[in-house]
Amino acid sequence: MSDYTPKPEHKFTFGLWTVGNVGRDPFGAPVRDAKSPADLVRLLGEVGAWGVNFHDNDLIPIDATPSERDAILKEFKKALAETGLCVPMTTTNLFSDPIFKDGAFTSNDPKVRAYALQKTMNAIDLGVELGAKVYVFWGGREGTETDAAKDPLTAIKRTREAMNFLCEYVLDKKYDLKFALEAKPNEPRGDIYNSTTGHMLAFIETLDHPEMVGVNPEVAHEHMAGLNFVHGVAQALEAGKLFHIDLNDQAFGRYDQDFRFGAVNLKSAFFLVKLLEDNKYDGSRHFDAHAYRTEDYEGVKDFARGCMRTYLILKEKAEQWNADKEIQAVVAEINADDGSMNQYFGKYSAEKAAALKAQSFDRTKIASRGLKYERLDQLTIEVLLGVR
Ligand code: GLT
Ligand code: MN
Ligand code: MN
Repeated sequence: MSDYTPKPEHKFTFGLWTVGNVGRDPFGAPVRDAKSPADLVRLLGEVGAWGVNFHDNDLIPIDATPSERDAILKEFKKALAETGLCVPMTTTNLFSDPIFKDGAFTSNDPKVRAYALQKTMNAIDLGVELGAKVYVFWGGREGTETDAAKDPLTAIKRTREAMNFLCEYVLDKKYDLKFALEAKPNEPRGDIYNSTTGHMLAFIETLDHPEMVGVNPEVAHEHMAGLNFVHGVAQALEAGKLFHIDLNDQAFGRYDQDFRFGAVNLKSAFFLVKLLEDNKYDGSRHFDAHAYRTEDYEGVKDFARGCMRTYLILKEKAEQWNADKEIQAVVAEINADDGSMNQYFGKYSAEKAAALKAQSFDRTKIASRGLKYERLDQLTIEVLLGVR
């Protein structure tokens, strides 16, 4: 059997808010005592994670005094040094405090928008101080329950203005930092703007510094929207925009479940890992998930270990799939190309267009070919079920 021990080169990360999740939900109180950020780092060190990510207020409470802040930071840095964990990504909490009840960058209140910029600049400084190279923006409150409340065009323009301002801030400070925008269709707002990774990719191209901005797709969020996550991630990868990824799992049509990676849909998790590994994605594999509310901290460790172990097992399965002779024979057959159409592809020319219009196609013959996808899918399932 293979070794599924997580190693630094796997770049497995967790947020303080993930393993630190105390199990509060809209219907019930916390079920686990809160642990300090330093203790959460130690827990992550124990299970073998590579890095830890955080929101400004996961680490420093919003009302901390300067001396409280210094003491927390000192403890946190000590735990990082003890465990060897790094901080690859940080982000801003622009959703918990009541001031953000109607959004941050899209709020109708200019004081809220200005405060959100100020809070983000301070949080960027903190992240950079701890070594972060990626900065995530998840605008959980940037939306509406009623579209009477906000003009959607204004909301887009306000978001653009905020992102442009913050890109300039990073350039001005000469920080080595990229932004990764995370979409979600709804929850906690009735509807959230820029609701999918595809929306985000289009929005990024309208910014002043699109080269500084990519995406942070999350499995659960695209599944909430009923979308194929693998396709969304592929689009981001192909565009050179996959700066970060939030791995977890989610049943379609449910609330944001943030389950352990691979807990629900193994087949789609497999194709995701295969996509990332085949294309040599070299960013963090961040698990934005949390343990079931039934668990104590031993269960939280089971959860964290399970995320990484499942990823590594699926990585091995992807290698097996790529090396399987029968599978590869089907892949070769369905991609067969005798080169006879090459003359019609590639760059347009009037001659090419004319020649293509004159070509005759035997539609019935072409359509009569069976594509063997049933067999290929069954072989895939058998790799996953461990019988090949
Ligand atoms: C929050 C959200 C996540 C985001 C985090 C970053 S916070 O837990 O549900 O999807 O990635 O802001
Ligand atoms: Mn989520
Ligand atoms: Mn997320």
